[in-house]
Amino acid sequence: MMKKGFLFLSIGLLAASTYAQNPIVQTHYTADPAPMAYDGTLYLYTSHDEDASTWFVMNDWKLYTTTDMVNWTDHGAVLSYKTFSWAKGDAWAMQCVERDGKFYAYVPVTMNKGGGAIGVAVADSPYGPFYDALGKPLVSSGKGDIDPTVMIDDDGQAYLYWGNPFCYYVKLNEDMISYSGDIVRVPMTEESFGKREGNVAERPTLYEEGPWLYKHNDWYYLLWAGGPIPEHLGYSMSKSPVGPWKYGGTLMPTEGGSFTNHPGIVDYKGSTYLFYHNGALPGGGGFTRSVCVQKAEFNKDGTLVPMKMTAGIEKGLENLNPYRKTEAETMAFSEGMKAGQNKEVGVFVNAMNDGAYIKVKGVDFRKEGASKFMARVGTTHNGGVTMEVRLDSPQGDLLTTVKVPMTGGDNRWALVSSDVAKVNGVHDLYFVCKGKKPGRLMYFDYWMFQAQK
Ligand code: FUB
Repeated sequence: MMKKGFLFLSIGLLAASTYAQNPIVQTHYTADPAPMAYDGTLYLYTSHDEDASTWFVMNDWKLYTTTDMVNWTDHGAVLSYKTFSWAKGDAWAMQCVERDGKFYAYVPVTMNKGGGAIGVAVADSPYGPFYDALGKPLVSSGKGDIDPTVMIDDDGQAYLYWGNPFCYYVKLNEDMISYSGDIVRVPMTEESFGKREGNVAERPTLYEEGPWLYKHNDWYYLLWAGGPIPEHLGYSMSKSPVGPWKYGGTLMPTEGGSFTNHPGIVDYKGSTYLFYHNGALPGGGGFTRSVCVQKAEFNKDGTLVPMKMTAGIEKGLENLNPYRKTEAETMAFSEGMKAGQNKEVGVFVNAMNDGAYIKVKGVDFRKEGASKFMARVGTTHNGGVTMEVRLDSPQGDLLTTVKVPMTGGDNRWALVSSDVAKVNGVHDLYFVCKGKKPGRLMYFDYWMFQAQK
């Protein structure tokens, strides 16, 4: 990944539609997934590849949440390299952890004076706002200070690992914004990280970057992106958070059209989920990546069951209530949609072409069914734009159609409503935008049904 000029071409073979749920974000390019389970919700922080990038053009970190593992809500950019006055760019892989009701985001950035460093931002809520906790880097070893991962052990001791091509760790103090003891360089041995073929001076093992420290039962796991490029995912195990580590093998072989990969793993509602990234979206590749998720399984001896990239999670953990307001940016999948964000409505969704759709999975109309549909929408076109609401596919049974009024800009919105055809039970819901107009067709903020009396 550090070899400049190396470009793994986007093969574009992985059409998004071949994936039922993966990639889980389609309205932006996202990378470097960092999941955090907190208080019943799964928070997913990601880095963000700007559209059409041909290098790592990455300015901010985004947040997505779910409670059902299939419908994800986009909360927009929650942190930027600009939060750190001493940094000039490169918002690469981060991780956020909670301690005593405060949220600590560990981020790699490039310093104004050049060179990488890891900073820490703190917030009172997982949604931010995050503030630079120190006004200077937390660590700067002088070489390869990227990809921080933090884990708080059961005894309260927190560990920060990071690095490419070396892997370092340090013990964080209870305040989570300082550390004690020396920065330790993890010994890169074949026993710990496998053997890399060829003579690569600084990379004698398979370890490349992207460490993720994780504890499950009485094992500590260090997951990492392995080389040579294009990367795969590998892992190491230990009975101690500081090693010695024992190489566990390949967790996920190279595939997916991105020359990097990056693991994040989390226990949530009784299962373990592996997050990673690939280049599977249209226009996707090594600098336009997309985050995916699938279940991880353990063998009896604690080793992880190796896996290939899959279509993702087919069945949600719970159904969605259509009689409560739901944001348009809560979705299981979409095509032709781009996320927007402004001060009037926060995050919203733009339909970029005729037929662009949003899919929401597992919507429970219950026995009584719905009578009315309401949505906040708008367009800059004078007539000819509609939004259809369909069941179970973009061509499925039509529940209702709303005309989208010309509001003149996404700082101006209209609340529209319409009667609904007979419906009950659980369905996947599709919002399909229609109109033979050039450019952005319409924008969509939220929706809700009214239950039958
Ligand atoms: O996203 C930028 C870099 O690419 C990350 O820091 C690495 O882990 C790789 O995913």
